[in-house]
Amino acid sequence: MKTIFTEKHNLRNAKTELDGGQLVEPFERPSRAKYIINRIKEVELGAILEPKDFGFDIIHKIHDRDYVDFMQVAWQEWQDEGMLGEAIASTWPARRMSSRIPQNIDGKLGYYAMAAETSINEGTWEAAYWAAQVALTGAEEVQSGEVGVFALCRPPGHHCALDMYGGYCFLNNAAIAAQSFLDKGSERVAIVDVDFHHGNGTQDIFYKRKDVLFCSLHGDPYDAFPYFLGHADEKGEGEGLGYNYNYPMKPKTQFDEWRIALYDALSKVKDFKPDTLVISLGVDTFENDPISFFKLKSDDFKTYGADIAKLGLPTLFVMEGGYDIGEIGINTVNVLQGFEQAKS
Ligand code: Q9C
Ligand code: ZN
Repeated sequence: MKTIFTEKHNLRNAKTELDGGQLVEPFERPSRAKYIINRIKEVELGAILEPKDFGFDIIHKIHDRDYVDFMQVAWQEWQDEGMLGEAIASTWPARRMSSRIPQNIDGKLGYYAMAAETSINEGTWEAAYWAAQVALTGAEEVQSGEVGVFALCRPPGHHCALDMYGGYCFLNNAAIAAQSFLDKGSERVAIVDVDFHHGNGTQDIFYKRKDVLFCSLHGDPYDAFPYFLGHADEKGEGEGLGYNYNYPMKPKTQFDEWRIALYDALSKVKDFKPDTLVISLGVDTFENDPISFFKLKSDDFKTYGADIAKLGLPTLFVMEGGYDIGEIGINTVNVLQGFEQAKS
């Protein structure tokens, strides 16, 4: 399997994450990608390719232009305001308040953020831009005939909505890849999100559309981030009704139960008859993940990679979360190897 990767991910290197009332080293850190790429090399998974630069065309089809423009200048504006730390949102348009966009950078951050843990600093935007290009390059590889491709995106994307960042995400790489598939000939694209967290951004982006099926397996939002989306009764809206499926699961969920949800999601995918499949691949479902509560073991990742392969679809894996740095390489590559070994 080919991997798309660039060292430019290192430009995303925030010093702070708001966690339990403290500013700590972010869980979403550069060494995550290093361990994954090292494992890919160790097992000789396949060629490692640099991303091409596809520019903003498809990014602008997925994200609001004012949001994208803001992200490009947010760090500069924060510095111009004389702020001493990294850029962190602290005030939101909460219930019954105005949704007019403030002029002050502190207010704008609150407007465009969905959570406060994600700090913006120098290099954040450039890394996010290149993560999207990694996804677009992966999509192109799949469309030129590769059965399975791995887009090693960092920073991740699935919490990022039309006009909101947060949950370590700044551009929705999986959604951008799906749109690229559609623009270049796919009639229907399915996205299955196996990250521990609900893919609120991806759901939001495609909620009213029937050309993209979205299925997400995740920690129940009553108990887990992002808390305010991801319930089982969110099924899509308008034309998109019946094209969104959520599988919220409780703390300590084991693989056998998780796999039943996966089978259900894969059967929805089969019925949908997509031309291409995007997997939002987070390995924070692992039993030792520091911020999550499912109980998957390393071997389980191989098993479900094979389950996905049995659909027989051209598949792009897009990297999302996973924070047990010591095992992230093994768990991620297990999914990809499971897929490779089972594909027809
Ligand atoms: N400070 C992804 O997996 N909550 N994002 C952090 C610990 C936010 C996860 C709690 C988790 C975001 C892509
Ligand atoms: Zn996650």
